[in-house]
Amino acid sequence: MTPYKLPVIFCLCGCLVQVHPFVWSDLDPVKHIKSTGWYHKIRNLMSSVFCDKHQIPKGKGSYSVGCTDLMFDFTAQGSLLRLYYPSKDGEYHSTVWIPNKEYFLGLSNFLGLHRLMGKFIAYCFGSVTTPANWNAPLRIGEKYPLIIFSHGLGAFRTIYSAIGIELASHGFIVAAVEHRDESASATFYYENEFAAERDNKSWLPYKHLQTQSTEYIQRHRQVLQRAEECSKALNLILDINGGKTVKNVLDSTFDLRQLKDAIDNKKIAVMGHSFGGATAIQSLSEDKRFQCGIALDAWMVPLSDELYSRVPQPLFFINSERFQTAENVMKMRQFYLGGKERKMITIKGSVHQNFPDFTFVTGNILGYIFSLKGHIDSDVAIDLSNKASLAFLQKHLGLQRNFNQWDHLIEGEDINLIRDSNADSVYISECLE
Ligand code: 8U6
Repeated sequence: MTPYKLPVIFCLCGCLVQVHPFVWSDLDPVKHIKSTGWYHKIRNLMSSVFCDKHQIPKGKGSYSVGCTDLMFDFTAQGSLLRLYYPSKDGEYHSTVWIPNKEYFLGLSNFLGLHRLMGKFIAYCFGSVTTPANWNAPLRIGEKYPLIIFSHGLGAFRTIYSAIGIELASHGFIVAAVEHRDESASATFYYENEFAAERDNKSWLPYKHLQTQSTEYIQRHRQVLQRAEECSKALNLILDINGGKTVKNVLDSTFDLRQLKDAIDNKKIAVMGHSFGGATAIQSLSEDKRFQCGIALDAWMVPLSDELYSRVPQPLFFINSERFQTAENVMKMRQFYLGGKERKMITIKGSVHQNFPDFTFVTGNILGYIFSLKGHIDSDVAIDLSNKASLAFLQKHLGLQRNFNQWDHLIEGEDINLIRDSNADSVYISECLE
């Protein structure tokens, strides 16, 4: 994972033109051309390159989707999660995608960019909304299966909404946890109850690796904490489902009592992207309430060798074409030993960051520079991943739905899919030469 040097220069050039002119009144390098049509042409070009307005896709299932944030308790040892759920139909506010500026500043810190870039990213994306009804009432009359979702390195709970919304629109409750293991770009908690009442947040920043040589030690410690946080989030949700009174630390109009008896507590899965994919696998081994798992472009470094024999539940690897290496895929293959239920597919022309939402909100140029987009259309890629996930979940949670229409995707049967992986076959043929 290399630093983004070229893109930084590129983006700073963009900033010079984007930042409000009165701030730069005497320094603005394009001041002399402002009076000409060129200024507006350049500004429009920059705007389409850097701030192109695209949208996070709507759920394609038959249920309307609601969204709320839940924190309990207020400490860093509690849970913070974003919940996507089937909601009653009606007119509600849409959901602010990234709700605090600290997440943008955290992203720039994670990416090794200047703080000014964080402000710039916030300027571009701070008002983006995602198509879920904020705090809408839960749709009643059915018990829903539950998915705990774990985010990637430097990510946080809100940037996998295309996945959360799609699954909720098909009748799942999805809880996207925010990890407090210093792997999130930013996250927060409250120092004490007084701070919680005043909404005086304590921010926990991303912690960079001290040295590459201790990578495994740090990441393994983090994956253990992450798996514990997934189980803790599950405990909290099942408590609420069981009728326990929980007071959301975040000021919210969503009444948690609606969730009483709303969840089918025999149908629970765990899912995650990248570091979150590893977290999902670790969680399966530690918490047998998770009946199956889906690892989206899992990054296997954090996992120990002992884990290979300790995951009896079905496991589905959905990989991008660009990110996977022979070494990483070999580690995935170790989980196949013992004849357990394993599936693997690769999405052609996709990149690692095809799973989080930034791939939808950036234009092609910024998308390519930062590898936020692959050669495959981002909507097509997430559609394949979501449909294959739904088919797999139906099979292994025992759902009575029509997701089996996508069973062929689990086998890699689609023009945009590769069965298994192409990363290790290259490696194997190199070994044979
Ligand atoms: C570039 C992850 C951006 C951006 C993410 C790049 C990333 C970004 C927002 C942060 C973390 N999508 N986790 C320009 N790389 C906004 C403007 O937000 C995904 C996204 C997304 S991850 C990942 C892990 C490591 C790295 C990149 C992504 O697991 O997909 C390095 C250098 O470590």
